[in-house]
Amino acid sequence: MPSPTTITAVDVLVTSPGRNFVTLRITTADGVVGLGDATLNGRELAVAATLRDHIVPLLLGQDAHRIEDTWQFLYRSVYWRRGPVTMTAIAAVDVALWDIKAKLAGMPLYQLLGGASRSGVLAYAHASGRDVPALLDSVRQRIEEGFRAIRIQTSVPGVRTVYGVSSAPSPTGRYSYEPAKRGPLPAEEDWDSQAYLRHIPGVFETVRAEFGAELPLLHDAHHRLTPIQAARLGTDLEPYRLFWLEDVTPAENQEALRLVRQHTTTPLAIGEIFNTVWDYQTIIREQLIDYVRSSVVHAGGITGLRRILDYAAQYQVKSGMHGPTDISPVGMAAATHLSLAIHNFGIQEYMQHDPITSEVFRTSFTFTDGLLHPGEEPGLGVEYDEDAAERFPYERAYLPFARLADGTIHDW
Ligand code: CS2
Ligand code: MG
Repeated sequence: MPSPTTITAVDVLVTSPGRNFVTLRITTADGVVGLGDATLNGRELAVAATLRDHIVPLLLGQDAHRIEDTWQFLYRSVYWRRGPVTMTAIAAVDVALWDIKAKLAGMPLYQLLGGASRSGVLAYAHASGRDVPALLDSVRQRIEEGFRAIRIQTSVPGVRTVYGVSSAPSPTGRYSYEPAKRGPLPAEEDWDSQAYLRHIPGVFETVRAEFGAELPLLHDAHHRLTPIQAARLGTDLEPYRLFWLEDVTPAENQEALRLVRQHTTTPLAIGEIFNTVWDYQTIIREQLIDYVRSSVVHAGGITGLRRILDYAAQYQVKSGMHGPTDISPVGMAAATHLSLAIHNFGIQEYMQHDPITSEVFRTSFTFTDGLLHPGEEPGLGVEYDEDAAERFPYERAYLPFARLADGTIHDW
């Protein structure tokens, strides 16, 4: 007879309601079900295969209560530790086990993580426009929806397609930018850093003039600048008092941020593509950033991200968890529980999924007056409807890539 908390079934579920998602479902002998998000945008099936072929056999027969031991086992026993595929797979297991533990405790997950440290989680929305009037409309719309912090992305004269800006206005007015395009091959975009650097400060000047000094404004440079260009952008944006400037340089070079930091007081955020605390070693210890962008999903789950955030807290660095649509509703729920509980919470990205996504994922988190709250259901508060999921089979989709005018590949 297995004990009631023995893991008896583990399923890797792939579905595509509007976009691709990978979900891990762990079931115990007593029939308690936990969910984890295993979505890695554009490489979904690599994580699904890692889970299905290598990790599921290790979980069957194990005790679902042993979260830390399972995390350490999966991290250390692989030998080829770290990396996005492995750490996303570990995250999915970790979050599913936290979901089970909280359900067994009869508590919403945030209670197990120490209880609420605040009444709700400040969330920022995306606003974008192909020109400045369209951008201002988009900001107005997000404010009407209740958002109290807004990320600004805009087209750049002379560049055809820019990260964060929809190529056509959405008929519903909903912000619907989705970078991963379905199809056999990735889309090619173009890029010009000088044109971008000339254009962006004026955009922020106009947005500040229209919406006043108090609205928190954010911007994502999406890994495209050299350190000296990033320093210039940070300096030029200082009059507009950004909440943060994100991913100014390619994230793998931590030392690049030393130069940026020497030149500007614009707060910096980085880390959505990082996977472990090791990726943050230099930039946190030297206080080169202000916000950690890692999500629960790509940084080893609640267990992995909490380690990063506890380290960050010693240096007054706060959370700014990644929350685009490629974080599934399971990942968003996990983020909301953790953000409610930790002390060094900063802000939470909330891009909002296509309404069709809710046919598969039923969530209990709420968004009111600019704040997310995870709700009071035991566990994560997410249910997965497998029948609905089967109506949306996986479709290959790639993130785009960028080339400069002379054909050179650039960072996307
Ligand atoms: C982004 C993402 O939300 C963000 O800040 O940089 O949109 C990112 O491009 C995607 O997560 C890539 O999958
Ligand atoms: Mg980003």
